[in-house]
Amino acid sequence: MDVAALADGVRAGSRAHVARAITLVESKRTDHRVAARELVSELVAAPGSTVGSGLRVGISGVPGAGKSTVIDAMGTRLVERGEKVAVVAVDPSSNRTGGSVLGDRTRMASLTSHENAFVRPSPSGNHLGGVARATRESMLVLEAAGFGVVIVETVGVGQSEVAVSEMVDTFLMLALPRSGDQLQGIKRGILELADVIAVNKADGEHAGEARVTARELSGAMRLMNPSPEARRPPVIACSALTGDGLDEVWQAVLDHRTHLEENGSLEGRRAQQQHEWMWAMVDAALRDDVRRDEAVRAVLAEVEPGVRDGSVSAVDAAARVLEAFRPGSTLG
Ligand SMILES: Nc1nc2c(ncn2[C@@H]2O[C@H](COP(=O)(O)OP(=O)(O)OP(=O)(O)O)[C@@H](O)[C@H]2O)c(=O)[nH]1
Ligand SMILES: [Mg+2]
Repeated sequence: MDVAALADGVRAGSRAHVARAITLVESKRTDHRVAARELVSELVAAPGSTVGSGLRVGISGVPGAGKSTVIDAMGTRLVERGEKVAVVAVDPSSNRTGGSVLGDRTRMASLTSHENAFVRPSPSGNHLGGVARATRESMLVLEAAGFGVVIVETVGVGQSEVAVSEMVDTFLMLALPRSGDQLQGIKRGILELADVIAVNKADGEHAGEARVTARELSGAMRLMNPSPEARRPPVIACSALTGDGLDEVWQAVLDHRTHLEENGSLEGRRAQQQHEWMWAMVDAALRDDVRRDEAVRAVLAEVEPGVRDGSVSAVDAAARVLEAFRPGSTLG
């Protein structure tokens, strides 16, 4: 594998090289992992590297909220203004059906066919950590290739949203016009991650409802964060179908970025993300080591059934697993 040539191709913006580089960072093969690490280091450290100079935007929302349609419509506006836009995804369940991989490309038909856009379906795998790692490294490849906007779509279910919020500057949450229930089951934890909220499908018979929902969500954000100096995420009604409100949503994303730059928190946010990412990788590697260890496996075969049926306590089992992995070590 000629990593230097691959890096040159990526920096030159060659689509074939970008695609090959992403396939490399998605691979789980040990020799590929080594080459991928070399590639990413080379791209990040190169003089004049464009890695980190772009806008990193995450987008979430319940299944069917219109994430892909919004990205397609908003992204198309951006590429038509000359921006280079890349779309990646974190969907640790996509391997279950294989359907959403195909679905994402067809749902982003307009953007996919544009020369200034690059749409990459979620890497396969049902392990969130592995999928998130591949997506993070893909983002770096895309930034090195000159994509000034990288959008990460996530499935609207808990953990993957947290993972995406840890790799982007601005987190855009899509809500739907309300149908009764308070906050339509949007979890408070997810609302707390949001930097911008858009109520999508504000068209046709739902237009009025969408405006009511936007007002209610605004109110909810004020209640959650009553401090007068707090920055509360703007809530904007939009329609991916008609395009109404999409420019306002994008402007809110840009405003958030300006806010981060002006108060100096962009660098802090990214520094913290890097630090957490480092520990996430160390944790994951150690966990894999423990689980692969021969002595540990022997102990696990003995104690796991007992832990499940209650005849062995979790703490005793954990102590024995640790002892098998590293004799003399004690539970923290
Ligand atoms: N009326 C209306 N329909 C929309 C709008 N945006 C998306 N839709 C429709 O809603 C459905 C779901 O849209 P997607 O963009 O696939 O939603 P998603 O959030 O990406 O869904 P998953 O990726 O499956 O979680 C599709 O049938 C879209 O055509 C909108 O602004 N107005
Ligand atoms: Mg989608």
